[in-house]
Order: sequence, then structure tokens, then C-alpha cells
Amino acid sequence: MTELTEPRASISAAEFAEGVRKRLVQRWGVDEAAASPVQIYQAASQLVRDRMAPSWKCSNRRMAEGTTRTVGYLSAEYLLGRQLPNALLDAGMTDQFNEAMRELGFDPDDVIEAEHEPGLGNGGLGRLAACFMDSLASLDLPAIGYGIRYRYGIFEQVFDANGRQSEKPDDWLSAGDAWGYRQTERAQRVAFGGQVTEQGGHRVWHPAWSVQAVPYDYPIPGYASGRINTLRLWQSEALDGFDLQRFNQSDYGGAVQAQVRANTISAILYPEDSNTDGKRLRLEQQYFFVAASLADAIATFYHGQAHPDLSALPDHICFQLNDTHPVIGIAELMRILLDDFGYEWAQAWEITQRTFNYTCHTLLPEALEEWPRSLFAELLPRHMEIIERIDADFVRYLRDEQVDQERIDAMRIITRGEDPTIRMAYLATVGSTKVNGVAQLHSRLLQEVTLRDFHTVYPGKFTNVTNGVTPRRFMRLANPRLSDLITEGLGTDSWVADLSKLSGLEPLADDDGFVARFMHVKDDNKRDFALYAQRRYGFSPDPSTMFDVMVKRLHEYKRQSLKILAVIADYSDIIAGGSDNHRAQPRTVIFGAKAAPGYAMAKLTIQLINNVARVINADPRTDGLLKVYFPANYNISMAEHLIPATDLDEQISQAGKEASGTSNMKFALNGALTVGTLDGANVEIREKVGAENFFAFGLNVDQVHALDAEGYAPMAYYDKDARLRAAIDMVASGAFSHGDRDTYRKLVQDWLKHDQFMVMADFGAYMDAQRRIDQAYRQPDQWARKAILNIARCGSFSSDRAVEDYLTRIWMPGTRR
Ligand code: OAK
Repeated sequence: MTELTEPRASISAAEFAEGVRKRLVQRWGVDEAAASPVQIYQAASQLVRDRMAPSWKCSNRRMAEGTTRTVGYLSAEYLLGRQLPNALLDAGMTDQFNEAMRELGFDPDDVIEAEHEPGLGNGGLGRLAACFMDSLASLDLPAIGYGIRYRYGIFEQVFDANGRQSEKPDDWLSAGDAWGYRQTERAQRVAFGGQVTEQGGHRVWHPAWSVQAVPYDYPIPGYASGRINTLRLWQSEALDGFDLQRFNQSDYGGAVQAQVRANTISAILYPEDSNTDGKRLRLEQQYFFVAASLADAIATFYHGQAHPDLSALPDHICFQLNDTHPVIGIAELMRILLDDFGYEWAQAWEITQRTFNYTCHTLLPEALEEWPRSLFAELLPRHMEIIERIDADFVRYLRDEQVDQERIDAMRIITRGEDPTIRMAYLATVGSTKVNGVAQLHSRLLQEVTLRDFHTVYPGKFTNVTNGVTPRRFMRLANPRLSDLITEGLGTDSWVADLSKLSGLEPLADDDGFVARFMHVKDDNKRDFALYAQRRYGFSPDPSTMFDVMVKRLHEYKRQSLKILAVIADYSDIIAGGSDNHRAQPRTVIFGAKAAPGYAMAKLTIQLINNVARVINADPRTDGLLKVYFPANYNISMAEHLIPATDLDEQISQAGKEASGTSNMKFALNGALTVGTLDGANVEIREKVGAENFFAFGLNVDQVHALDAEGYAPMAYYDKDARLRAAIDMVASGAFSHGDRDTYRKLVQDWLKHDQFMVMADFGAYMDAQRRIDQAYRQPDQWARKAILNIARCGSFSSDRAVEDYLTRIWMPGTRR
């Protein structure tokens, strides 16, 4: 289908098919007639992986031996998405693959879809890590990603008959791992617990138990760069897996006890998004992967050296801390330098600070991780001592700087009082060279609010790097039609590696032929999505309606409830037979969202959305006007189908709560218009695309603060606004709960009495924005023109640009590429 050129690969389709046949026989003893799509997928992946191997080896060697500082990305999450299509694109083998599959009697799409996407992340932070890995390799930068090879990734979401979410384990490895290479010889021992004693003037840690961290290496190919970086994910295993003695005494459980305990550490991704929870296991996970990664990095750059000069460590590698999950690395590097290599405190601290940088991804106070001191001391007693010393030194420094006592107490890494905690964001800030937020507004709020005192003390430490997304996966792969059109318009496909080139499309927004072709692309994508939705989920959205989409984690601050209340208000208007303008503009509203399993309010919102969809879709009065769908288990693969088909993207968080957002970038780059608050990166997107090409609404950050200060009373909005009253009354009346008035009582009470994220206050402005949107959509060529301008002006939201910013502002300041 695609006409785009790819980097040349010296393999023909016939050779590709032959390679697959060979692997089918070798691995399973089957030919293509007997093979399943999963086996074909496995064999094709193995072939692609094998062909990458020489370049991979070469990139690894260049990383270990080169003079360029390597980036060590430390992240508890990588939300990778399917690997095969991306690897084919980067290796220039897509066409050969497609032809080979047909020759073998398979639909290429079926083979691609046979891959169970590795969902080793919750949401934005994990997907950003995956985009950055792609960009680092594509920009030919030496980098290694470190994380955890969770046995079970982000849960599979299912809805029951009442529309409630339940969770099933994500058994992503059940059919085998086509991409990970087990590297037993690089395994590391990771220790926990025990005591610390004084021996000859040294502190000596005697851990109580240890596990083995075994790495699995995943190739991260660059687009057209020839570089293949490594994502090294650690799996936790017992050192002595099986206790034969206990087994022989018929203690079968006891025989595998150590194995079970060790395996638990990497068993499951915590399904928490922007939230902390104080699970001991989570702390074990964090220390597990960070300790293994630091030891691995030292082994890589000081291979076999008895007396390595670790003062040069930060010249070899700098670690980027992806939020607070890996921040224990600061204490671990100190421990290594002090205890394992005998460095003095001052020098160890200097090396450590130069080695780490910290990215904060939140503004929610509850998302700033804190560990109870008691738990921490029990699990990592030596690290506790080290953090105490860091804290004490920091307090001394603040005193020297004449900071007053109240402020010092507010800034301490370890809180005072009865149940002291360790504030990981503070440790990260003190122990890093640079601290960055992920959008301009977010970085400003970090400096002015969340980490204000730290910014006062260390103004030079803080910087911003606005997020970005990879154009390879989210444009070139997800949207081949649009990609072809862009390439045609620009006369080159070089935009895939340099997204700033999209600005060349700007004049084409006034070219009627190009605009018409763009509209065709969008229509075709909508039709494709309708077919996909029919096949996958059993619903069939009408492509002649506006596709109005809200996909993201379910969280109160993101305000899915604002969207669903607006939908209900429209529904109420339709059934009242109102002649409101919007009735002329048919819409299909599509939600996608997972709620953290323990987050009751989020789960109730999911139930409400599902039941609103049930009622509306069954009501013939809405035919041709309004339909609502909520396909379960939103993930990267669904995003790749849905985003290219979207007309309107909903980014409606309360201003000052969404750190950046990255789906907003993906939608704009795929020619959707945004309805959004002035929050996160929305602000920058609007600035770039122009206010006339973005539907902004609602309170800004200052207005939110002012309203808070004057005393927010949500009920007043209910009293004033008939549309809002109609919607809330409908929910309260049991219209979406088979007449039961109790089902959503908690939600209704919250809206009217509490409403932490000011849904009520923004409702009126949001409804008005939606009516402006209806008006605009009624002029399809004008709408398309705006969409083209969104694409043309959003080139800077490439993760390539973000990585370049990290390079010049954080990893290699002072250098220009
Ligand atoms: C997850 C756990 C703890 C703290 C933050 C997160 C997280 O996913 N944050 C999200 O990061 C994205 C990438 O920077 C941002 O685009 C989102 O706004 C932010 O919520």
C-alpha cells in the first residue's frame, strides 16, 4: 500500500519467505500450511532480529569503547507497543515482509496483529521512555535503557455486563519472547535487608538475602541511522533456584520458596499512574533494577579493571531518572563508591551528582513518592544511613546559605516527626545536576510551586524539556495514508527523520487539491477504524459523523467526567426534542481509559461511561446524531488505529494538573483538532498552531488558583446552568443505572459538594466550545485546512527534538550538534 521509500535492505521477498520457512521447520517442525499466525510472527521476528545482530553488536561496541557520553535511561516503565512493524520499518524490510507473507499464504496484518504488545508501562511516562529510546537510536546517540522485565505487564481491562472494569493479567510472554535475548553472563546479584556494622572505621553491610538479576536485551533500532541500541530489562530469579534437600524431605513448597520469592520482584507492573503506594514490593522492584543497572554500567565501562577510576564515570555515562522510581540509584551509587571502591564522601558525592539528572512528570502532590523510613531502613539499611548523611549535609548547606529553619524543615529529604518518610523527589533534586519538567508550564509550576524552595536555592539546576513523540510509530507506521500525502506534498520523505520539515506543508493548507486529498485520507482512516472496531469490538462507528475521541488513563484530574456530562447534556437535549444547532452535527464519541484497580472513583466513572453509552446507543432518538463507544483495553495498538481516524481530540484536564500530555501531540500530528484547556503542552501546541486552529476553553492556572482562594462552591454552577442540571439530574435519577439512584451517588455528591478538579466551573465554557466546534465542523474544507496547519506547525513535538534538547541542556551542555 505504501509508496514511501525505506532504507534499503539487501533481502528479497523470496529470501524473506525462505528464511521464515526455515525457522518454522527448525523451531516447530511445521511448514507454512500448518503454522499459526503467531508462529509466522515469531519466525519473521527472529529473522529480522538475526539480521540486526551484526549492527547491534557494532553499536554496543561503539557505546562501550567510544568517547561519547552514553545516556543511561533509568525507567520503571517502557510502554513499547508492537515491535515487529517498527523493526521492519527501521530495517527497510516492510515491503519484502508484506510480499513474503502473501507468498506464505498469510495476510500481513494478521501476522502483525499476532504480536502481543509488550505493555510494560502504565501511560504517559512509560510511552515517553519508549519514544526517547527510538529517538536516541535514530539520532545515532549511544544510549542504554534500563528497566524491569515484568512477567505481567499492564493489566488487560475487561468490562462486565454492568459496565464495570475488571482486570486480567497481561500474559505477554505466553507465546514466547521474540525480541529479548537472555544474557545470563551479565547477571548481577542484588542484595536486601540485614544489618550494617562498623569494621575498622568502615561501614559494612551484611545483607540478609539476595536475588539474581538476569538481563534480557531488546534491540532498539534507529530509523535510517544504522544504530541499534539496547533496552536491558532485568528479571529477578533465585540464586539457588531449587532446594533439593527440602524437596527430598517432601517439602515441595519449601523447595521452590526462594524461587517464588525472587520471581515475585519482577512479576508484575504496578498498575498505578500518577499515584504512589507504599508497597514494600515496589521498593524492592525499584532497588532491584537500579542496583543491577548501575553494576552493569560499571561493568560495561570498566570491564575487568581491578581499580577503576570511577571519577570518570560521569564522562562515560549519565543517568536520566525517569521520575522518582529509580531515585534510589543516587544512594546506591554512593554506596558503591564509598563501600566497594573506598572513595571519600566528598568525592563520591561529586561523582554522583554529576552522574544523575532527574525528570519530574507530575504536578500532583500525591504522586511525589515517599517511603516510610522504617520500611526503607529494614530493606536497605546501608542506603538509609547514606540518605541520612545526604540529608544532614543538605541541612548544613541550607543553614550556611541562611535559609530559615521553617523552610529547612519543609525541604528536608527525611521528614521529621513520628513517622518519618523519605521524599524521593527531594533526594532526586539534591542529588542531580539538572532537574527538568516536561512542558513549559509544568517546568514553571515546578519552579514556582512544587519545588519552589529548591529552585530558590539552586536556580541553575532547573530547566525545561517539552515532551515529544516519535513520528516513526505515530505517523509513518500508524498513518501510512497521511504519510504518503505528506511525502508527496513535500516531495521527500525526509520529514520522518526531521519533523521540522513539516513546516513545508504550510502553503498546501491553501491548495484546494491538497485539502481535498487530506479529507480523503481522513475519511479512509475513519472507514478503516470502523472496520477494525467492527472486527475487534463489535461496534461500527459511522464514518460520516465527527469522531470525537478521549483516550488516556482514567483520572479525576483528566476529567473524563466533564466529557461524559457534556455527552449527557447533549443527549438530554436530543430527547427533549430541542432544536439546538448541535443536532445538525452528528458525533461519535469514543473513550479509551484504564483505571488503576484500587481507584474507586475512576472505576465508577468507567461504569458511568459504559452505561451512558448503553442507554444512548439503544435509544432510537439518537440515531444519526449521537453514539458513544468505549472499547475495552486501550493500549498502543488501539491508539495506532484510532488516532489517525480522529477529528476532535479531547485534552480537558484541569489547568495546572497535566504535566504535559503526549497524546495531544500525536493527535495534532495526525490532523485532529484539539479541544483543550490551557494545561501542559496544550499551551505550546496552541501557541504553535495558532489560537484560531485550537479550541481552548476553561479556567487557566491563575484563575483556578484564584477560585480556590476565594472558596470554590460547585453547587452554584449547578444552580445556574440548566444544561448542567439536566445532566447531573439524569445521572442522579438512575437513568444510567436501571433506575437505581444509589449507583452513582458518590459521583454526584462529589460533583456537587467537592469537585476537586472544578468540572462544574468549566462545564459552561466547555459546552460553548463544543458548539463552536460544531459550527467549524460544518465547513469541512475549513476544518481540513486547520488540521493541515496543525500538522505543519507541530514538527517541534517530535521526540527527536526533545532528545536534542536533553542533549544540549542536560546531557552535554555546551555542545551543539
Ligand atoms: C506516572 C507515575 C508517577 C508520576 C508520573 C507519571 C506519569 O505517567 N506522568 C505523565 O508523564 C507524561 C510524560 O511526561 C506526561 O505527558 C503526563 O502529563 C504525565 O501525567
